[in-house]
Amino acid sequence: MAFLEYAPAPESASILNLKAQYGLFIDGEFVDGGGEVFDTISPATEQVIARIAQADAHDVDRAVAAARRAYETVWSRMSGSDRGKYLFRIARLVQERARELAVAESLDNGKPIRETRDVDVPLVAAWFFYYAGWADKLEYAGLGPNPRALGVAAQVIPWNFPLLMLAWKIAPALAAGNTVVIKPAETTSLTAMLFAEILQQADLPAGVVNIVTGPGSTGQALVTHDDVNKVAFTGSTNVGRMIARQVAGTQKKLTLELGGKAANIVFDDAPMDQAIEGIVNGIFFNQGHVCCAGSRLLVQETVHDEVVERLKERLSTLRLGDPLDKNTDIGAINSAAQLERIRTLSDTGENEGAERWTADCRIPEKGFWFAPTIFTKVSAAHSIAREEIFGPVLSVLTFRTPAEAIAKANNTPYGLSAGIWTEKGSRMLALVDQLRAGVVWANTFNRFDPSSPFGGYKESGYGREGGRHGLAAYLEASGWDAPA
Ligand code: TAP
Repeated sequence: MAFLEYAPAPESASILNLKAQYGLFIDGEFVDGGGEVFDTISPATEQVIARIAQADAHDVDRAVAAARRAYETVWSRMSGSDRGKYLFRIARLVQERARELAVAESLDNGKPIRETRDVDVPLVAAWFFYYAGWADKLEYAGLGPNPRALGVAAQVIPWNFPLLMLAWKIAPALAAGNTVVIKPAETTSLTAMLFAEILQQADLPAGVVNIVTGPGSTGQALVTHDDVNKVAFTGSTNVGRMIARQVAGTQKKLTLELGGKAANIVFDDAPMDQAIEGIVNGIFFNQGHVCCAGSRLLVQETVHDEVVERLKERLSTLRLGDPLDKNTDIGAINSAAQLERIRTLSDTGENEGAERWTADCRIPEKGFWFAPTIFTKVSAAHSIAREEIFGPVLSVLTFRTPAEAIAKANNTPYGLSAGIWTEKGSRMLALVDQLRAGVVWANTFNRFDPSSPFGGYKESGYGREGGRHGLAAYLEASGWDAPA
């Protein structure tokens, strides 16, 4: 079998016990799909890890019917404290199987094991723990006296944080009393299948969570299904826009988490050692496959040369390679298609006159890789300053005054996140008010916590995930105290 040919690092191999093929997860069981099966591959080696069933429209129908049944007969009748117990159980099982989940995620997605082990999987557990606590306290969420579940939630997620996005979607939906049908991204469905095993271990009632794997057309069949009450989508702005049009005029509620082109703003009084690490983390974490990545570095002119020099030095120490090696900093690009997109946009940057610098690292022969890259002499008109690259590519722009920094930072159709590096607390507070971004970090970047709402302004979407705000997306509430 093809997946047996893959030879992961020895310590990792013993942890995984993958099946050769995974079915859809409907009504508490793994079942065959009506469509083809497709291969899920390791982007680091291009070898097949497992085969996954593809759901057709009939399978989506079955999954929605199972979710509806579970909603009507079990989940909407269960007390909040009992729903909370299931969520706690799921959180504990995620912790028990943490190493296995981390290895599977790194294998299937290409991201470094240090990140899946220390960030993705712990946050998945944290999200379930956090929302478990809300399940019996919904009337205290500030959403009105008697908030009610919406019903069946259709959820579609991307490939950059496969398990974490799944947790961001499923945990608040279940805590609020909804049932779920979720579609993972086609290139990263593997850990959703391991998560389905966890749901079985947790004895979650059949049909409360259903997982339909497949391509974009499966997602489309799901979000346009007549019997869903809520659509939650994370992905590209283009697909989000299309879904918004499809959902408009129906009874479905919609939340969208879309793209970003975040400004990471470094003032001349910034704590420089911390700022360099923050810039690197901001754009090279998860190979830059991060919607809130600090992909536009705005540096105050007086410290531009120092910052760029120090960044180049730091990037030269990063190790690119095997995602399963604990010393790896930069893993594989998730797919050939994404690699092509990063290459095309980077070539455009060069052709438009920006200066390209690439870290000198050995690129493995097999797999999809892109070395950390910095563009200087970038102007606001360049494509690399406007378009989301979703890869390990940093565009550096300069500014002279805080007012210019704010104007440049806001000069984008997106508004998901921003970063500020300065010693002045008053400047941080002033900028937070003026930056059109849903999340603003000060002297840090890419920090996530389940109690913190996350989401965008402008073309980065609407609705919030995380915190009590995240519950609002899954409740019919009278809303007198509803968070925006
Ligand atoms: P998309 O192509 O938009 O895909 C996202 C999900 O939607 C995938 O599961 C995809 O399935 C599915 N899909 C594709 N076409 C669809 C359709 N017509 N109807 C319903 N579902 C459809 O984005 P991506 O390439 O996976 O992810 C990258 C983008 O997502 C970036 O722009 C990034 O900024 C954004 N993103 C945003 C956030 C937040 S929190 N704002 C988080 C992560 C990513 P397939 O995979 O099978 O095509």
